[in-house]
Amino acid sequence: MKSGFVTILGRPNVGKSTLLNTLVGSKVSITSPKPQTTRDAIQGVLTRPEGQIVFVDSPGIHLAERELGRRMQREIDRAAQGCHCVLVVVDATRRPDRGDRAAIEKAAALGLPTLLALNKIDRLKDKRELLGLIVEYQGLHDFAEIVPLSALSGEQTDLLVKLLLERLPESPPFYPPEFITDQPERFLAAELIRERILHETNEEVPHATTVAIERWEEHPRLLRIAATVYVERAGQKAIVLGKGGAMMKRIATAARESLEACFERKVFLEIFVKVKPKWRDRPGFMRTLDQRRFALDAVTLDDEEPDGPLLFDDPDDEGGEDGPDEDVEAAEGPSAAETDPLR
Ligand SMILES: Nc1nc2c(ncn2[C@@H]2O[C@H](COP(=O)(O)OP(=O)(O)OP(=O)(O)O)[C@@H](O)[C@H]2O)c(=O)[nH]1
Ligand SMILES: [Mg+2]
Repeated sequence: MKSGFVTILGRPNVGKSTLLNTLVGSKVSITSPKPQTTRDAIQGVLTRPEGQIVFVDSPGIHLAERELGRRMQREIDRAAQGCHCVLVVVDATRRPDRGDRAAIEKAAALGLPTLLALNKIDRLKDKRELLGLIVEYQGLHDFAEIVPLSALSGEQTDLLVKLLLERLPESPPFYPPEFITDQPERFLAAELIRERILHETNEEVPHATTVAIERWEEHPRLLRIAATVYVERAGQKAIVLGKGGAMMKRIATAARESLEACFERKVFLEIFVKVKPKWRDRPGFMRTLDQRRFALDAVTLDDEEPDGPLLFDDPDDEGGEDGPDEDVEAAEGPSAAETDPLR
């Protein structure tokens, strides 16, 4: 049996996470049309009778200007540690740019077999356009294989799996067959909420947003989650809330649906929005955020702004004007009287 680790590298927005999800057959990494969606190294595991591939998704390679960006670049290195094979993903509808070249250089420096995925071929009007592109990429690196494919439609992704398995060592599987990701449920939940914000907002808001899970309560028929969305400025908070809370309501509804699909249970979701100035430059804050996402025990995140009691508000209550930070900005869930075990 063949088994091994394959790290996925590429510039932002080429479809690395979409490809990971398609390969694994399950949503393990969030995706969006905005660049720099992925911020952490994320494993997705594909197990077949002939072998197991542990794919490691990574943040898109970009010039890091802030502490968050530098942290993301460190995650790329973490993703590459101990891997057997590299998969560089590029966008087949565009000529190689500096970001693609940087990804290829990074792959070359690892000195491992490197495959190239020319993604998004579903967007090509004429597949003959691929020929020139393949020649151009062949000139940049001695790739073990070049595979045109579509992460979105799944076209040619089976061929990629076959070619990758051929290059992995003979080894028993690293994980049991039912294991699909190394991400704790809380992290996945925070990511699914962040994904909805990425889809609903524009410009600097997606980049200035992070999500922390405040409370996680498992009940027999219900999962109760309270999350805080952090942005950097009051104006961004106003955008995330929207007029009369309309935007937050939309985000919370969509996030709850994603969470219910992921955890296969009814979810009662509350979201708070807080301003944390310049959090992307604060290593301490980001560390605490990590601890909170990964630790089972709650950690106090905000020393200077202690959390007030959680208010289990009526989902339809807009609450009038934009209240203090402790207020629930949106509560989303099945009819509370029916399913809320705490009532
Ligand atoms: N048409 C088409 N779109 C795709 C394909 N793969 C990905 N996309 C789209 O490309 C955008 C970026 O996809 P992601 O998977 O988030 O890209 P990424 O490389 O992980 O991006 P970062 O995490 O920011 O580095 C999304 O809007 C996807 O739907 C594809 O095969 N065809
Ligand atoms: Mg990604």
